[in-house]
Amino acid sequence: MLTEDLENLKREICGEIDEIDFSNKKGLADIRVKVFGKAGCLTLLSKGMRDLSPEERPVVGALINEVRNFLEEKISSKEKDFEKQELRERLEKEKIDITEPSREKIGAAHPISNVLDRLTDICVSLGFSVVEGPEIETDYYNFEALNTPKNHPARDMQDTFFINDNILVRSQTSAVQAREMEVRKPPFKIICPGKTYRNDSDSTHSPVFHQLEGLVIDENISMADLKAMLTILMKRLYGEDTTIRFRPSFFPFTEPSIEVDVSCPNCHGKGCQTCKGTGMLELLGAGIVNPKVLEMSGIDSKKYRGFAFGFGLDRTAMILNSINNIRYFYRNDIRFLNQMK
Ligand code: FA5
Repeated sequence: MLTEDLENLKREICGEIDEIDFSNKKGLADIRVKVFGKAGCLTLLSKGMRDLSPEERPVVGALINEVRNFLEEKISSKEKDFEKQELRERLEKEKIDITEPSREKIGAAHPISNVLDRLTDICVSLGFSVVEGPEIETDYYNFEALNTPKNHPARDMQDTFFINDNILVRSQTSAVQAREMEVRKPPFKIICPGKTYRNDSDSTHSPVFHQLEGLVIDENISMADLKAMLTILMKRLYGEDTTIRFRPSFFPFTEPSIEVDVSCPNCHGKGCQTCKGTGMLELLGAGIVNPKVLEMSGIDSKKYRGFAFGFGLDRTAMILNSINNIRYFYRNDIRFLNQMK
């Protein structure tokens, strides 16, 4: 009798499983409970074993196991089919059409980053190594080690933001120059790009701006080397027909010192608000490293000489892109930045 019940159960459940389709996942779970649950039909039939004779028990026991394994496999296989079907449907729904044109706006490097990259590439191609230094600096490296002691009038040109009497945000990347001279053995050629800060604000001056310092230390360096290097840099950056002006200037850390100007992109040398009527825009300071600075950094000034230059990257970007107000760079106006791509 039990054998017959088992055969019937197997047939009946098989039919039910076959009939269930994907839309009725819960139905399959219900069948599992109906067969294998605590009060499931297979469980109840197994309990009927108690009433069998010792001869019948192994035969019926084997049949119960066979039916259990068969149904377990059939239900599991259907569950797996359902899982596969579910995954297929999900992938179908989440499919991304890669042929559809993107609605995202494509960004671009900031004009100052562009200038920095271009200038760095040019300098690296000329044999310079790139070095960075801290933006929060000590008074010593920003001023004193550059031959600008406390109360030196040249400090007025670089009024910056002091955190306390000794710590400030650097007003010039020359501070990195001072640090590197202490640790490097000549000859060497380095550039030091980075952010700089001053108490300045008008159409060509920003409180936060960017400089790129260059330093070459070797034997027999002269002003001719500096002028040649700057001419190469300017012409590679602005083109062969660029007008460049070298002017005598003063920096405590260079002797002699020069300032280098290029023609104003806004008025092409006629004089306008951007260039404050002069027709030229000051781009960088430079000079032959003062022997006192070499000595302070532990470099033998009898054997070695050096030249240094400090580019204003914002000004360079202004000139390259014909921009008449430095503040545009810091306004994050997407309409402006789009024109700079
Ligand atoms: C210096 O900062 C020197 N350290 C440069 C130098 C290096 C001289 C090595 C000799 C040897 P100066 O203060 O002139 O120099 O600044 C250099 C350039 O930074 C300027 O020509 C200008 O292009 C830029 N600059 C200066 N102040 C500002 C500012 N507030 N906003 C934007 N650019 C500025």
